[in-house]
Amino acid sequence: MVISTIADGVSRSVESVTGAVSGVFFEPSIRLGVTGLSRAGKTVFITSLVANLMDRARMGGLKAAADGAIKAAYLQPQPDDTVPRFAFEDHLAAMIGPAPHWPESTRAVSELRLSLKVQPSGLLGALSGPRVTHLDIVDYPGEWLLDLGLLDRSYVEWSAQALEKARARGQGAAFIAALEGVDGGAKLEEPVAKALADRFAEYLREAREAGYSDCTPGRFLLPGELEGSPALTFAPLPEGEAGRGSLRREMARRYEAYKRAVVKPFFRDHFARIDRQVVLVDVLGAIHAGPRAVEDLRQAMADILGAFRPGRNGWLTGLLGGKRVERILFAATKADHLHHRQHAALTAITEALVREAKDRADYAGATTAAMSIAALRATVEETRMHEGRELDLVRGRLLESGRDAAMYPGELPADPGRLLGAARQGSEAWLDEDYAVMRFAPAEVSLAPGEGPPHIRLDRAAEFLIGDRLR
Ligand SMILES: Nc1nc2c(ncn2[C@@H]2O[C@H](COP(=O)(O)OP(=O)(O)OP(=O)(O)O)[C@@H](O)[C@H]2O)c(=O)[nH]1
Ligand SMILES: [Mg+2]
Repeated sequence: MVISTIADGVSRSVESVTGAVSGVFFEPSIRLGVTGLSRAGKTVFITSLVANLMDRARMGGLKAAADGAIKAAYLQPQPDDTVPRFAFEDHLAAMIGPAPHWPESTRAVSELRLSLKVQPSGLLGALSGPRVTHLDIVDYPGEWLLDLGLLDRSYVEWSAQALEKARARGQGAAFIAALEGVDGGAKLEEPVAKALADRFAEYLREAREAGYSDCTPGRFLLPGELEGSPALTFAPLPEGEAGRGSLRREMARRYEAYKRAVVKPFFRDHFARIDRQVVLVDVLGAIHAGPRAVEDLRQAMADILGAFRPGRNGWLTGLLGGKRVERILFAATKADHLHHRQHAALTAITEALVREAKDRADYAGATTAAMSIAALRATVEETRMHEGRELDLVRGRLLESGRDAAMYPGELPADPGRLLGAARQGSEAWLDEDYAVMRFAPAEVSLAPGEGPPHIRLDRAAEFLIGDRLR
C-alpha cells in the first residue's frame, strides 16, 4: 500500500494538473479530448472505443489489453457536475442493437468517465497490486476550436474575412444579397439584425452541408442553449460608419460578447484541461465533395491545430501556463469505405493534409501521429474481376434503401500531392478519377462474449493515445 501511494505520487508530480482526486489514495486520470468537424465521427468513435475497452477481445493492438494488464473497465460518474454525460448506452444500443442505425448527431460538449483497473508490470507493479486509472473522455465540436481564430481579430477584420468567404462560396449568395439593402450606419432595428444573423447562419449551415469545413463562428452551427441570444445574433458587415446606437456598432458589440461569453469559457473550462487529443477527420467525405472542400479542410485543420500551438495566441498561452497536450492523433475516419489496400494511401493523404499544422504541433512539444480508422466497421471486403482487371470493393447495406451493395470508391493516388496540389490550385473537379462514397448502415452483428463492436485500427489508436499510461 505504501509503495503504491509513493509510486502514484511520483507519476503524479510529473503530470499536469488534471481532474478530481477521488478516494483516499490518489488515482491518476487521463483527459482525452475527442474532436472533429460536424459529422466527422466523434460519437461513433467514443462509443466504440469505450465498448471495446470494456470488452477487449478485438483490442490486440492495445498492449495493456493484449497482455492482460487491464483487469477490468467500468463506467463511473464523471468528475464534472455541470457537463452533460455522453449518452454511451443510447449510442451503443443504436449501433449494435436490433435494426442497427447510426447514433443521432450531437450538439454540445459531453463527457464520460471510464475507469480502468490495471495491474502494472515490473517489480513495483507486482508489489503494489492493481491500480485504477480514470479515462475522462470529452466530446467537443471542432468548430469550437476554429473559434480561437476570432480572439485575435476585431469585428472589422473578421467581417472582411467572413464576407470574402461568403462571396467565394455559392451558398453565401442569399446572405450577400440581403446585405445590399442594409445600412450598417443606421440606427439598430432588432428585426434587421435578427434577419441578417438568420441568413448568415443559414449560409453557414448550407456551406457545411456542401462539404466546407471552416463555417465559423462555431455556435452558429451548434447554438445549443444560446439559440436566439444576442451573443449569437450578429453577422459580418462591410466596413463603414459605426456611430452610437448604429447597427454596425451593435453587431461589433455582440461579436465581442460572443468571444467573451462563448469562446473564452470553452477554452478555459474544457480545452485547457486536455492531456491527449484525437482529431477525427472525414477525409474521404471531403475528397468526395471535391478539390475545394479538400482545400478548405486543409486550411481548417491548420486553424484547428493553431489551438495546440498556444504561442500563437497570448490569451491562450496565459491560460494554459506551461501545460500542453502531450499527444495528438489525426485519424481519418470511416476507412471501412475503402478496401484495406488503400488504407496506406488514405493515411498519407491525411498526413499531408495536416502537415503544416502538425509541424507546428510537433514544435510545441506534442507527439503526433496519423492513422486511418473505422470506429464501427460497416462493410466487408471483396475482390472482383471487372473488364479484365481486379477491383477491390467493399460491400455493405445501403443506408437509404437497406439494400446490399458493393462499391468501388475509386483509386486514391499513392502520392498525396496529386490530390492536394489540385485542391490548392483551386480546381473545380478531380482530373484523374471520380470518387464515390456510399453511405452504409451499421451491419447486424452478433458479438461473442468479450467482444466489442467490429472496428478497424481502433486498438492502435488507443495504444497511441493512452497505452503508455496503462503500463
Ligand atoms: N462506415 C462508417 N461510417 C461511419 C463511421 N463513423 C461514423 N460514420 C458515419 O458518419 C456519421 C457521423 O458520425 P458521428 O459519430 O455521429 O459524428 P459526429 O462527429 O459525432 O457528428 P456530430 O455529432 O453531428 O458533430 C454517422 O452517422 C455515420 O454515417 C465508421 O466507422 N464507419
Ligand atoms: Mg456527435
